[in-house]
Amino acid sequence: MSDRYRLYGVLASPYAAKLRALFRYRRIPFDWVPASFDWAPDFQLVRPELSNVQPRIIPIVRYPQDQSYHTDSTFIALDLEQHVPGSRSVVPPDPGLAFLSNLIDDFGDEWGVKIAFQYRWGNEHDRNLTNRAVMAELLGGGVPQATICHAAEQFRDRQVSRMPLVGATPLNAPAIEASYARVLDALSGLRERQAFLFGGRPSLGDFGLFGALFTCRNDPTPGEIMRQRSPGTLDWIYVLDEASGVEGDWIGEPSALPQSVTDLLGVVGDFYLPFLEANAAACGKGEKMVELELLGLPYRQGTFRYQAKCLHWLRDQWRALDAASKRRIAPLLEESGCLRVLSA
Ligand SMILES: N[C@@H](CCC(=O)N[C@@H](CS)C(=O)NCC(=O)O)C(=O)O
Repeated sequence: MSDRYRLYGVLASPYAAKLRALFRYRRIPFDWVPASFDWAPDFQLVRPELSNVQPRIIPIVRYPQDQSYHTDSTFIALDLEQHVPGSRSVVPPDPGLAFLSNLIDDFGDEWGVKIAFQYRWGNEHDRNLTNRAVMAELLGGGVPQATICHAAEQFRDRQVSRMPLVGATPLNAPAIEASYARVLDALSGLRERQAFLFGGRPSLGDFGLFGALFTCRNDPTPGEIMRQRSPGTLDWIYVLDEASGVEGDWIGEPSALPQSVTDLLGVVGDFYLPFLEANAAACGKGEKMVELELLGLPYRQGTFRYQAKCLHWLRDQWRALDAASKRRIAPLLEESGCLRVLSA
């Protein structure tokens, strides 16, 4: 029996890249194992040990203590806080900062993936590069290029057909792309002030945002936009991907937050929370579609039950926060347009 964690995924997955960076920062020994499910019908890609794991999403982590399998990057990250306690926690000790870190993590996971998906599968150039990389990683060595290309075409067609599920459609592209520009602008000056969002050490919020931005950095179109628009974001990604040597301190309290966090919360308040609110309301009415305007730009997608739960979790966390912490971060949440949805 192995005493190491096993992290199953592909590097093109934002969530797998997020967890890989987190394991590295936390200096937790792990093995990286390429894995997927039925993503290319002519190929047997499912590892036997994962065939019964539910839900069928990656990343999956096998825990060494009982060889059990787990999904959902945020829950795994929080489990690791318990299993591997110590000085390299990714949860800021100030409860208000910890709340903001969770909010940014959730935004990265749920909205960031729309940005990554839109650029990766939305145009011919990008969609014909990443699909190859994914299949080359999964099929392993000793496989002819023609075989990789065949699997890659099947995977590409599958992903393109799933774009509307994520909300990555031509109608939504202007809103999604505007949010990407805003995230890049928010992060541009971060490292001139401090290394990470909440100080000299990375938080769960950094890792959650990192996942989607790491994959954007690696894909041609969003990578080029990032290089042109925001060299500071590139610097942050480079360091966070392999941060096992990083030693640093948290900022003491919310009043010391850098402008980047305020600006990021502005993106959360302008795009993500209004979407979550409209999605939860539409789910509550049993509707199939959610439709709204984000800064005057149209947004429409199928309702998403998991994201209705995200809003409940965020509101629960807000409610559970002690009064003094709430008082310290409320002005920031108010100014960024987040407070109304969180406290509803
Ligand atoms: N909330 C999950 C999301 C994981 C997820 O959606 N993973 C994608 C790959 S990036 C997946 O496996 N999707 C299932 C599919 O494409 O069939 C997490 O944070 O780990």
